[in-house]
Amino acid sequence: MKIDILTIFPEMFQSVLSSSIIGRARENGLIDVQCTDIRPFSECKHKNTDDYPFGGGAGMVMLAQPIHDAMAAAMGPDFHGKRIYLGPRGQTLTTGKARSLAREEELILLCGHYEGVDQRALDTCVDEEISIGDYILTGGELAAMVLTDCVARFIPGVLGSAESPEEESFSDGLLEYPQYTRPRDLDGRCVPEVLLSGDHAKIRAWRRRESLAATARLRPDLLASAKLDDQDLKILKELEESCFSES
Ligand code: 4H7
Repeated sequence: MKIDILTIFPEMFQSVLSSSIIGRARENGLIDVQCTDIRPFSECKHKNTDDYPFGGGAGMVMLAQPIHDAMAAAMGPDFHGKRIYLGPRGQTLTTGKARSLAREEELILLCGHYEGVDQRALDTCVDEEISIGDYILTGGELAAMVLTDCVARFIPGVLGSAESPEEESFSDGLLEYPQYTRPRDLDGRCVPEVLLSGDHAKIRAWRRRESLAATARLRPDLLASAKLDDQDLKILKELEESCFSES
């Protein structure tokens, strides 16, 4: 998969895209992430990328011309993929959306700054607007990093062979169970005995119960769309009853 990020702040991406799992995936050639600096495409005398809004008001609006030309350069002669604008008016990013975007050959992410982008550039240069959540950022760059990270996890080989994006939080609609590592006893706070038992069926059952309990307690709204079997429903009922008996 190729991801091209159009931005006036390419330097913001360097450490994020070179570190950890995304850095490793790029080194291994699993994803090709590039930034295209919009500024050199500006035909203004001083390479401006923004101007005052028609109709007045505070702040600046990003010029259509540099974005249009940067987009054309990023697309090349035969672009196959999605051009995404990161902004608060978009559909909210979900696991399902990330999974489907990971199947695209190429993504171009447009990062708006200031008061946003001239609507005419959006009309001609963007296929879809996506938001990373109901809050406001100073620019689309952090949102583009979040989307890149979230999509990259679904590209085969990006996570280590032992990890699967489908075994984690939200893929079956539940929160994750708690994790422990050494030492077994941390100043009297001990790792749950079952995890030391070596009984893998018992460990699996304990983890499922912890996932269900965490979801019921912290995000009960998720239970409505979670993948639950009869055993899960039985456990949830038990948890609910023990909860009532506590209070
Ligand atoms: C595009 C359009 C993404 C980008 C407008 C970006 C939140 C998100 C931005 C804006 C973003 C998200 C213009 C919105 C200036 C705020 C005061 C940059 N904010 N701006 N307004 N949730 N901000 O994904």
